[in-house]
Order: sequence, then C-alpha cells, then structure tokens
Amino acid sequence: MKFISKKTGLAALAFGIGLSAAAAAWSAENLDAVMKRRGLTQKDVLAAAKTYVPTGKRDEFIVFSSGGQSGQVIVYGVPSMRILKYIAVFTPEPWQGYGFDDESKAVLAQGRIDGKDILFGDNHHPAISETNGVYDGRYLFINDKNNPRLAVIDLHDFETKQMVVNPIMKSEHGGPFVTPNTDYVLQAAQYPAPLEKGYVPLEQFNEKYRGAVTYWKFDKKIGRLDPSQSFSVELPPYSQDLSDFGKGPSDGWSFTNSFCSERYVGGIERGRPPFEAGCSQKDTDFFHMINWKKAAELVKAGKAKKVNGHDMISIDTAVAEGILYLVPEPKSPHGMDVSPDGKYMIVSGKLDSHTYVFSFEKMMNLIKAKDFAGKDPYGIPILDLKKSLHTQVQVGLGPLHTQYDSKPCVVYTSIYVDSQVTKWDYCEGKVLDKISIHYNIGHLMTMEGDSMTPQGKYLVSLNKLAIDRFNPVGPLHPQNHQLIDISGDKMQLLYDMPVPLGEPHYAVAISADKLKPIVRYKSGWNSRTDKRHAHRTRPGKEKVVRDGNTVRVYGTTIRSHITPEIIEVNEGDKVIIHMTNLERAEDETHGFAISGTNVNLSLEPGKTASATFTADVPGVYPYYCTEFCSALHLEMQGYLLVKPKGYKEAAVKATEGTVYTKADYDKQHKTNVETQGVIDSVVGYITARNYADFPSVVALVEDATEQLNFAADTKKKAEGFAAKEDWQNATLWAGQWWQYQVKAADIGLRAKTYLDQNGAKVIKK
Ligand code: CUK
Ligand code: CUA
Repeated sequence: MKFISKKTGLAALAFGIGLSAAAAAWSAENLDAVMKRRGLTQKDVLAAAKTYVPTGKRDEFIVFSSGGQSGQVIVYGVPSMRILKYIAVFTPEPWQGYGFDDESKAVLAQGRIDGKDILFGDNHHPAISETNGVYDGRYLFINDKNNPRLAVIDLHDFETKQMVVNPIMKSEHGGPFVTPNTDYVLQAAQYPAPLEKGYVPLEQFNEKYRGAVTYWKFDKKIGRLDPSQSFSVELPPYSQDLSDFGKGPSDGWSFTNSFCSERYVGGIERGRPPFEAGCSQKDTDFFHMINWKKAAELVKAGKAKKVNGHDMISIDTAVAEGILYLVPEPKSPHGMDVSPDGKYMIVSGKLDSHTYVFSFEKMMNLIKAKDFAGKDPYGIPILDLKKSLHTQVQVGLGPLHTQYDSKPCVVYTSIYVDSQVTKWDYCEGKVLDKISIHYNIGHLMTMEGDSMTPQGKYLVSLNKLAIDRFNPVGPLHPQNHQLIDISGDKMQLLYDMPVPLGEPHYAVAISADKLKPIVRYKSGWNSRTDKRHAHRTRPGKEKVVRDGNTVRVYGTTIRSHITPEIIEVNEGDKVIIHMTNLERAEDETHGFAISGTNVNLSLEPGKTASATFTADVPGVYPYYCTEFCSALHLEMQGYLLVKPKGYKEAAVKATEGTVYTKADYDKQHKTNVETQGVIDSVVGYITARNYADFPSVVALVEDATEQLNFAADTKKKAEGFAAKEDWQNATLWAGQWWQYQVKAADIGLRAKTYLDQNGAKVIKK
C-alpha cells in the first residue's frame, strides 16, 4: 500500500509547476465586527497588534527561561511569546533522545553525585556568555539549586554539552553569572554545610559548616568548563544567595548576598522556633565583596588549600590578603544586580520596602582607607552601610530583583508581596511608575537587561501564581509570564503566557540576530562531544560486526528506510547500534525506536547516535522511525530478532506476499519515465533562475541531486533484473527508483515555492 498513489502523486507534481492557487478568499468580516463579536476593547487590539507575529515572520528577541523543576530550559520568542523549544539539561527528555542515547547518557553521567544518577534538576538561572560585557550568543549556562550543578549549552545547536558537580557544596543558588568576557562562571552556595564529605553534627554549625563561592574557569574555544583551573573562596555559614560580577570600574570583583547571617539553626521537632523566625531577626544581612581576580592570582601562587581535590582559599587567607569584605544590606535580601556601567550594586530586601543602591566607588574608598565598622565572627572586615550607600528608594512591599532599561538610570524592580513592577530612577532615587501583575512576581527580565548594553523595549514578569488567569487545569496551575511594553513612560501590560513546565525563576533575552544556529551537523557527528563520531557510517558502508557476545551495528537512516532493516542477534548478546542520519536537508530528522528496549534516538541531519542494550529476552522487536519524515515514514521500519539460546534454523522457505509480473514492471517503468519528465521541468524552472543567491535553495538542490543519484542507481538495478526477466526484483527496484524520484520532486517543489515567494529572477531562458 502506498501513501501517495502514483496517479495523485504525479498530478501533485504537475500542479506544482503550474500556476499557484488563487489567494484564499478572506472573510468579509472587518476589525470592528471581530472586536464586537469577541468583546475586545481598543486597548486589547493595540496589545494584540504589539505582540502578534504574522505567520511566517519571526520574533525580535529570543528568551531562554529556566524550566524550574523540569530540569529543562524553555526557549520562546518576544513579543509573540511562542514557545520554540525545551532544551533537555538535567532531566531525560525522549524527543531529543536525551537520556535515551549513549552520547547524552554520558552527559547526564557527568552529573552523578556519589555515584548516583540524579535525573532531576531545580533550574533557576540561565546566563548567556558575554564578550566585553555584551551578549555574544555563543553559550548558555544554567544551574541546579538542589544538586550543586552547572550545565553548559552550546547555542550553535541548542544542546547540553557538559555538566559539572560542585566539589564542596551540597546546594547552591547564586549562579551562574559570567565575567564580562566569560573567563569565569560564578556559583554561590545556598544552605551552609560541611565542605568536606561526611557527617558533622549541627551543634558544630558555627565552627564546621560553611558557605562558599566557586569560580569555574570557562574555556571559550572548546566551550567547556575546566574544573582543574577552577577554585572557590570559603565563606561563613551565612546562606549565600544571588550574586553578580562587577564590570567596567568594578570588573575584577564579585558580589554575593546572604540571608540568615544570624546563623540560626531551627528544629521545630526539638521545640526550637523554626528557621523562618531565627533567620529574620537582624535588621540587616551581609553581602560579600570578593576580589576574584586577586583570588585567581593567589591560587596560582599556591595560597589555596585542597578540599576534596579542589582549590579553595580559606576565609583567613582571604582576609589576610584583603580580598574579602562584608557590607550590611537590607534584611533577607534577594536580588543583587550590578548596573550596566558597573558603578552601582542594587540590592532588595524581601522584608524591607526599600531597594538599596550601593556605590562601588564609595566602598572602594572605605576599603582603601581601612575605614571599617567592625568585623564579623570570622574576622572579615565590615563596611559601614550608610557610608557605602548611594541612595535608598521605597519601591513597595517585598522587592526582589532588578533589571536595567536602555534608558540611563531607569530600572525595574519586582515587588513580590504587592504583585507589582516598580519603575524607578536609581541615579535620582525616585519612583517613576508602577504596574500590577498577576500574581506574585519573582524575577523580571528586560531585553539583554543584565548586560552592559540593555535593549529596553519589553519586560517579562515571571509570576509565581496564575490563580484565575487561565482555563483551569486542576490544582497544579501553570506559571504566568506577562509581557509588558516598556518603550513609553507608562508600562503597558500586553500578554499573559502560561508556562506549563516547572517553575521558571529567571530568564534572559537576546536579540534574535545574535544567534546563528546550524541546520545540520557535519556528516557522522557526535553532537555531545562536538567531534566526528568514532562509529559513524557512510552510505553503502552499513555493516553488522560480531565480536564474541557483542554485536555492533553500523546503520544509517535516509528517507524512507533504515539500513539494516533486519538485525539478528542471539539471546544474551550485548547489542550496540550506531545510527547515522545521512540527510543533509533542513529539518529532515529521523527517530529510531526499538520496541521494549527504552531506546529512542533523535537523528538530526548528519548526527550519529548510539544505543547499547542487552538482548536478554528472545523475541521479535519491531523498530521504526519516530519522526513523520516523509510520505513513506510508516514504512521506515525493521525487525530486531533475538533468537533463543540453542535455536536451530528450520528449513522454512519464505513466500512473497505479492508476486509481480512483466506487466507490473512495465507499468512502474512507464510511471517513472513520466515522473522524470516532471522532475526535469522543475529542475529547468529552478536552474533558469538565480537560485544560487538563496542559500536555503542551494541546500535543497544539493539534497534533491543526492536523491536523483540514488534514483539513477536503483534504475540500473531494476533494468538489470528486467534484462534477466526477474520481474519480482525488477518491479520492486523500480518501485524504489520511483520513491527516490518522489523525494527529489518533493524537494524540488519546495525549492521552487521558495524561489517564487522570495522574488527570484530569471537568468536564462
Ligand atoms: S530566585 Cu526564584 S524568584 Cu532562584 Cu533567582 Cu528570585
Ligand atoms: Cu524517518 Cu520517519
């Protein structure tokens, strides 16, 4: 049975080279009528016009949002708020084959803790790599709060490449943040714990429990973190929180908040008041100022000690060398956001209605003059709060995070308790505007708003609660990301987007034109190591190799068949399958799934991915392509046969399902010759135009040429069998020849349509 009948297939091809269909008849209904029918106001329509991205058009900004407890990253466009992708990071995700092929399992294995698989991550903060303080669109980093891990995503293919586990922390939160040239990526601890492995009673909290900040060295050339060049600075057992790197005048320093500087240990069951009471007693907490450039030099000079094999500068060394200071900050602080010019650090306290703007210059002057207000119990000098402040502004109840506008001095702060965004001026210290959001905002994000060159235009409010905003879907509600227009004096709410995947904390947005992702891999590519795959297979070189009890399959996929189509193994064999997708065409991904094996590969054009399993249960296991890649996608199938131990081949002769005659062959041959005529006219149409000026058409033409070469090969086979009057093989190979023709024609028509729609010119007649 064929998906496209030969007749209609041909008709479609013929239609393709004729005139395109008349424009669809639009309904006569006008805008006023639609507004009336749907109950829309002028304001609604204006908001819709500001967010609507017409079919076929693209967004101006791309957002990378944390996926919260899903352990993934959500990619969406602004202003349309259309979700484009979920990037698998800490959690298996079958569509991308993540955790289902050997290559990505190796990435997940990097995230093991004490030998255990950790297949969940609590993602909080994405960060885009920077060059000279400007987003460069090359890499994305994301953290896991629950397990102290960091992951690296390469934005050339939007895949997770690396995961590192913090060697001294048990949990983390403040991170990742990058230096202006992405030399280091910062990760700050959250809940204090012993830095060495092993048990230490809570009674020794003050003496043995510690916090820390880790500076991971990033090798931009290879796009990987280098643990051997990374180091930490030991910190007191205050719960470190959000952080930021200095830039411009403050480059070389980093800033890390902390809460619970009371060092309170709860224990409700022991009759002690809870953590929340003991951690909110003092009027101020501390942020840590660390001279990380000098810390890196100290490590090189051998002044670090090894903890779990990792370089760490102790508090004592940090104090003696003058690289660590504390600054009082508003109670239970959260955000720490350095201004684009690097002169100010804005901090909000969740239990204070003010945001505090600290002056880097003032703090440095205090340090230079050794003008300290005191020392903490660990001997760290404390700066005077008032002397460090530039200004203090009352913004609302429960301020959290701050982002910068492209307009000088303008910032936006999320107000959790009041469910508002406050727009204010941090130079003059005055509130400019407020807008209500729905509900309980956490982070907010402006376009490139944490870089040295914020782009303004839009703000996304990442709300914790959606409550009544969407159609109900049970007690677990989606999150609500609200898009706000910040181009004018007054903020305007434009759109509500439900986020149905975990609780995002932070997101970053980059100008879409800075991203240049590839559409295909170099043939036979291991995308996780970004090298040619050791077990790639070239067309025609497919094979099955047995070595003792190990069977290695070197296979390929291309529309619409998998080679090999039959894999025979014995019970107990270890089976290793390497599949290479031979496609070059954009978006021609094949999947490869085998019944009952937990194998699903995603084979993007050029990719090689592998599956390893033990064939422990004898039986028949169909495998197939899981992406609807072509008309004969359903026929992209095969069988894994696992023969029982000691199985004796029986002398059974296979019978053909259908027997073909000369008449069948002649009919197929005639169809193929006619089809070739149609293809020739499409080829003529394309080559008569300046198609070489359109890179995506050039790619299509290459792909079509490849299919036509396959068609020529199978044509020879069919005609060879016909010469021997083997009508069975002749007819079947003629059918395959036609399949290749159909694929070539399909690609050719796509190219033709593209040329028509993009104003190609006739260059020859
Ligand atoms: S955190 Cu959740 S709202 Cu992890 Cu940056 Cu502030
Ligand atoms: Cu390949 Cu479906």
